[in-house]
Amino acid sequence: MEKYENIKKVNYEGVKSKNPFSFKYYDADRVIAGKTMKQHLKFAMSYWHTLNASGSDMFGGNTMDKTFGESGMKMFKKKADFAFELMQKLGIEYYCFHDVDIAPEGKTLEESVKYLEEITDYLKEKQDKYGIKLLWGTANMFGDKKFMSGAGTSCNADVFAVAAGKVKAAIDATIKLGGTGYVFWGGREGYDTLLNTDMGLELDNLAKLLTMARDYGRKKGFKGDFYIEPKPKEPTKHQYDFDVATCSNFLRKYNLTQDFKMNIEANHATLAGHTFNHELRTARINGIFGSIDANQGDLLLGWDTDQFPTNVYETTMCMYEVLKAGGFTNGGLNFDAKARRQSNTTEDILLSYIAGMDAFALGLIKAAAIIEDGRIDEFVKNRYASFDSGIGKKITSGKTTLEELSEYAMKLENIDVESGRQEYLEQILNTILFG
Ligand code: XLS
Ligand code: CA
Ligand code: CA
Repeated sequence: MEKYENIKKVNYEGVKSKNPFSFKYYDADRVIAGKTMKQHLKFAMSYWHTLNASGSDMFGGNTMDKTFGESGMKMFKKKADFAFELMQKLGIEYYCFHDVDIAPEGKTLEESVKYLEEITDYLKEKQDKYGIKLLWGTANMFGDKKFMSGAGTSCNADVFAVAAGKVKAAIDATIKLGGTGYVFWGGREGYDTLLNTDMGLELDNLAKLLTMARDYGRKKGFKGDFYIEPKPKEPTKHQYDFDVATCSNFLRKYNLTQDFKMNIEANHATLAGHTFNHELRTARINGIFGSIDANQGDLLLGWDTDQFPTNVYETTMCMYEVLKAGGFTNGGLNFDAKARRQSNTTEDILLSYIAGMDAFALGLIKAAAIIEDGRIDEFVKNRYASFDSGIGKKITSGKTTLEELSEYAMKLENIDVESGRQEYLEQILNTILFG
């Protein structure tokens, strides 16, 4: 990677600008629906993709060099130097990491924890200097060989203990850096065949790990949110945190709904056969909307491509849900996204973030416009108008019985159900997006 000295500050220049290193829509201090864009969007940089992912795939090696000509702790400090310069140049105020993204891994947990302590001192200084904050931290419990059968769901108790130790250290690091979230993405928490799996025990154990993490975090004064990040498959065939509805059921079963919310990733939603919108709505109506991993997949490929989000239909409907949920509290928009293997220069990293930030800025503008326009919300309200009075009101307020409804229904004939008017609504959306 080139030296960060060569990177210039990226400013808002508007849609007419042809300067690739400028924002066309993201105008940080512009007020939309009562808050600045910066307050609404709470952009975060993902450490793993930005500082570590180097373009390798199953068929070939790296296309980018992110070692900064160093190794060990020196390299990680150089990565931090670059990360903070990059965030400042882009006007990104938050970041997210796994333990192993920011520091070398030791041979033992003890050694790893020492490295983590050293690097978090360094990161803390940088945060103060640049005014940048930690959105959330997490522990990588899927990369190392010992996690081949999971971490909290491993068949091996020693692996479970190491996982617990890693979670403790990553929570300590998150608290030390003032993070407002702690994520559990169930890396290999799932199975490939039920022939070798005790599903009940694995789920009970996973809940024990999350419960201990919650208890430890709260004891240490962590006031932020714990998150589960749903994903249906990859790396295992069946991941236990399949989607928001599955996770919601898990949280209820194990009494964790008070402390855990969802970190929803767009690409994971589509892998689950849902729209991003569906996952966000499911979280919202269950009171567990928390944070977002902003990216997109490729529907023709069908795996977790973690692309930078540029689809404005998607970002618009995402921001519509965020606005309806009352905005972010502890969460934000983390770009869990990487530049393509062929986009392999430092400039591409900047251009990718600019594209993603602009797509979300435009999505915010359009989502606010949909709400301001009111036709779609009004349509939905009217569609259910039969529940506002009479028998409908009795149903929603729980003041009727099967007998009463049966009696009422006996006399009904020729019921006209309201048209769904999908095409009309999609046309409204188009006029708001492109009009
Ligand atoms: C992988 C996940 C992962 C989590 C954090 O698919 O998206 O990167 O966000 O562990
Ligand atoms: Ca993610
Ligand atoms: Ca992903």
